[in-house]
Amino acid sequence: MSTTHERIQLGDLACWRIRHSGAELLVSEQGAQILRHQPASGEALIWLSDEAAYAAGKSVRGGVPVCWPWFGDLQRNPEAIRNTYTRPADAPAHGLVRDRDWQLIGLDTREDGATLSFAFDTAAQPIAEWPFAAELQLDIHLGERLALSLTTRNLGDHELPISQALHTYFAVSDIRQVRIEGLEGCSYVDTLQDWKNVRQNGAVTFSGETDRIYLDTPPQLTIVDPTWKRRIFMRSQGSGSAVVWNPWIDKAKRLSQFADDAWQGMLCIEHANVLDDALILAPGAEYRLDVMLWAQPL
Ligand code: TA6
Repeated sequence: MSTTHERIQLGDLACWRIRHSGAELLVSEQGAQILRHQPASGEALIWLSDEAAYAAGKSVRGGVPVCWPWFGDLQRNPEAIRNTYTRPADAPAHGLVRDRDWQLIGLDTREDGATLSFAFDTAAQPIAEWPFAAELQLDIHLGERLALSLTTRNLGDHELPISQALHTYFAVSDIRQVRIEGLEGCSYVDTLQDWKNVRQNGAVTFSGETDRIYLDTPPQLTIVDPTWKRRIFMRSQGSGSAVVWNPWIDKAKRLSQFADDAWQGMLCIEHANVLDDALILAPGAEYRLDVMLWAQPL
């Protein structure tokens, strides 16, 4: 089957649109952020806000933002990670690369699909407040499934402490109808209950704002969506933690690029290396986080 690719402009953002066997992928060079993934048939896999703004220096709401070299609030990270940034008082949420331009370093189209490779290299784009020599690479494969590989290389002479996440926004029919399977029995940090530890009983269902960091997570998770009669499968390697987030009604009203009712149709499941699963890369070491996503009818 044919694969096509083109570079297009969306507002301030240069983006790449890839088509393969009826599926379509849209990625911005800013943040190497997947904005849209439309399978060959059925509903979109990835959610993108109807109020998305394509502005330079601002992460687009939806898709798959890359959180690196820390996840979330820097102050909630392990001390070694907190100490990597020289201006902790104004550290941006979710790290330093989701709103910076990455370089397209590879575009490989074959019969089984297309692979886009983006890189962010502190040698080419130094960050004064984060004085480390590192390269981050995101490989995105569009084929039967959507496969992401996020690789960090420590190019410096010192240890490199990081936390990270692929902050994936999934499209769902109605958050009140779906459940997540695979997290049964896992412990999680409930960031809405003063970060206390809780144990997950049964499948994860939703009846209010949810913002949890699951630990010791398995390599396979599933979103079951009875209304759209599908399962979304997530298979990961190199991630032992996952963030589950839905803002629900009140927080939705406070979010940028987010319609008041948008909470109903989205669910974030973010494969991560955070908290006890955070990383310290030795000089010269590299670390890879892989996630594969696909949908199947129920
Ligand atoms: O991953 C969950 C979370 O940390 C939520 O607490 C919420 O802040 C979300 O990320 C979105 O963050 P953003 O900075 O993109 O608005």
